[in-house]
Amino acid sequence: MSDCIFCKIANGEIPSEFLFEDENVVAFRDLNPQAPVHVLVVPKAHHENFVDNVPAETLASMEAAVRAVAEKCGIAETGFRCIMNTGTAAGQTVMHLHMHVLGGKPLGEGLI
Ligand code: DGP
Repeated sequence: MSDCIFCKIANGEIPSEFLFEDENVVAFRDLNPQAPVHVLVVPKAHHENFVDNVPAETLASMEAAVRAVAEKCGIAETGFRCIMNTGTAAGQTVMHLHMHVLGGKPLGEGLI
């Protein structure tokens, strides 16, 4: 999508530092971090959210990206939280599928 910020980041139109990249996804730091580690895992293809017919290969790449990011950022052992806001009522503001990976501080026991 031509006006989608995450499409532009994922296809290199907006230069960004990627912590992970393969043929299906990229991972980069959130602009407005909510924890010492706050990384977004984003498919290169435009899908509005997690339930928008995301191919199995893309989901597998997202899982590989989360593992790689957790290792790289030093949170693999301590633990981390993965969040995918889905729809406006859930607080999704960028309508291009992304998984938040949060860690580096105690996140508490609640869901949010
Ligand atoms: P959500 O509320 O789940 O849609 O989260 C969108 C996140 O995307 C939010 O934490 C801020 C982040 N974000 C928005 N625009 C940009 C951007 O241009 N660059 C980066 N790195 N992050 C962005």
